[in-house]
Amino acid sequence: MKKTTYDAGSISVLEGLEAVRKRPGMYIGSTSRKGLNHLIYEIVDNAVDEHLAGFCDFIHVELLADGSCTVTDNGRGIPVGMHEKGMPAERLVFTTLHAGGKFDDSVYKTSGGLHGVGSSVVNALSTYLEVKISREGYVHQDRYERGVPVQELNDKGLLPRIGRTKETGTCVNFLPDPEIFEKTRFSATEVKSRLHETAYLNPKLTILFEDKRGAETESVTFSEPEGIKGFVRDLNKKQEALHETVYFTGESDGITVEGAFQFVNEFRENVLGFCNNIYNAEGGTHLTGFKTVFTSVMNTYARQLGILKEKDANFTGADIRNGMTAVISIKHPAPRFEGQTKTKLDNQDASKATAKVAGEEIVHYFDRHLEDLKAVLSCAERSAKIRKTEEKAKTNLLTKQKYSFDSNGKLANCESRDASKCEIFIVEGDSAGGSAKTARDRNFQAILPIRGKILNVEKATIDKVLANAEIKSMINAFGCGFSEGYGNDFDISKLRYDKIIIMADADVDGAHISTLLLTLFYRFMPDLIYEGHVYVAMPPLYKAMPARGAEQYLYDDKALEKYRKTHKGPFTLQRYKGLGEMDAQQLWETTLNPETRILKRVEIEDARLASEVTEVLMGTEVPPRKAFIYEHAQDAELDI
Ligand code: TSJ
Repeated sequence: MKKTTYDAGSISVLEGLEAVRKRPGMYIGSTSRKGLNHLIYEIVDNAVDEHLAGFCDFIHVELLADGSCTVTDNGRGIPVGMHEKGMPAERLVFTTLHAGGKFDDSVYKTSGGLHGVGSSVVNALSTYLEVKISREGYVHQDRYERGVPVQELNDKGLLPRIGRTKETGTCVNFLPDPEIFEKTRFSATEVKSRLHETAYLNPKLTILFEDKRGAETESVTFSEPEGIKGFVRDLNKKQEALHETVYFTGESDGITVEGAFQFVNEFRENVLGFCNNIYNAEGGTHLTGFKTVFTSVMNTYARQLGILKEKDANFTGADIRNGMTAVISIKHPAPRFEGQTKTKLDNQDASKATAKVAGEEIVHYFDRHLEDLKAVLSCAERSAKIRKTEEKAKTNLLTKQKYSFDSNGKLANCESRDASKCEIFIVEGDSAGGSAKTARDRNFQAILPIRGKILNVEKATIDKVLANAEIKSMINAFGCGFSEGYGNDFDISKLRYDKIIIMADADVDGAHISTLLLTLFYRFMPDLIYEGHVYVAMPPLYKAMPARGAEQYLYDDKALEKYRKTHKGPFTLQRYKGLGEMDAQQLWETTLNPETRILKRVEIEDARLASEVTEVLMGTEVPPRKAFIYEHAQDAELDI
């Protein structure tokens, strides 16, 4: 056997892999399950590159019972010949760190130099990694442990052949290192979602996913011959589509542009961008180009059809995209990214190319599909109308505010101006409000009584909501304005209270008022909830007064039942019908005193549910501000 000579080059290789093990997060983002799943994508992306090069149409991904993963493709097989650096070419693939495409050696240059750079990272972070390459009539084998080659080479210094074959392809089996990863169980849901996305973006590729970890094997085949057109169709599958999905493609300035879009009867937009098959969570220039040209084309049509008159202002981009689902996928030879997570495409030429291709193709389509054009434009008309009403309501509110700051004067403010210590209680009913004003610690607790009458608003259109005196006094009191569908005038840094506490009776009416308030916050001030400032007070239902021992407040029927079981001896029970019934002392002890009260923090999901209830109760549409968040496979993290 020929002895391998470790020259300076191979020593630096080992140092490189050691660096990956020392700071894995730098290479795969994290060592949580997200990072773990990422290992699979790094390997699969190599096979996708082989597909893009035109030599592979099938990828098999298996999750195995021993915790390892096997990826197999039917490409040409990684080259196994002797590389000028004195080792089989395959070894370079698995041991060389290709920092940002620096790896431009001729043997392993991928089609677009797009991805396929992470195999050495996966190798370094795996207890073992085994490779079987079928090419030139033989199956060649290699093996690594924690990135270090352990397979003995033959007398020519090449990989041993372990069998004959007529096929070609690459097969990689690896076991993530538990020393590195906090979680070592791949998430089938996440992996499937990402593989499905890969299938949409590569319509001629078939991906077979198999989870063999359980008693029964789960097998799913992802094959999406309709590509991103199918992607858009499936994103919309639960909605009412206004027309057939439109697909277009073209090339400009060396950049390939593909797009698909469809409008649905919904009050939201959902536009996704991909560059070189990679999802751009923060969007970027390709989306800007598409959006700009779409807005301008549709405004031109609207004028031609007389939907916009000479005196009318153009539709805004947001008006036009309301209801739109779109996927834009471009192939760029040298993509650059910016933004917080480096997922925002930055190339200016991508904007130009996308606008050019999309502009021509959109006109080509709508010239021939007048019905679809009219459907889309009537969507825009409706959105513009809503926007104008909202704007008017907002100006009204703001101009009135200047002269009538908290005109109804019901707010009993606190003395402190240190927002981090202040609390505001929104109390239902004047009588409860009165007791609360007496009971509170006026140094840091403000009381805002509101009346149940907002519940009577039949169809709570936005202008009516904002004209409502109770709501106005709330917006005034909080001090940060409000946001709605089209703009964001909300400034949470101006919030005057750390805690906004809804204080309502523990009955049906109380539940209604809380629901309505949560809907209001969800719709106009969602950041209050996202940042954890909104709470619901939980006033007790009963007070148990035992003959011996201390009095105890009981917050629900369960607590009462428990008290009955555990408390020996006689006790009197006081039942509270409403907050208005409590005297100041009781109110302080049960609901106001931070030491003894019970508060429930409102999560965004609670508010979303509340808004759904309101919708049913009042027959109003309550679209949340961020109605549709595309959950990319890489973004979600599941704990199994
Ligand atoms: F299958 C897989 F996903 F596990 C996987 C496939 C993993 C890795 C790390 C690589 C591959 C892979 C690589 N599949 N196909 C290739 N192709 C090449 O490396 C290749 C083959 C031939 C030539 C040539 O010029 O003849 C060039 C290249 C880059």
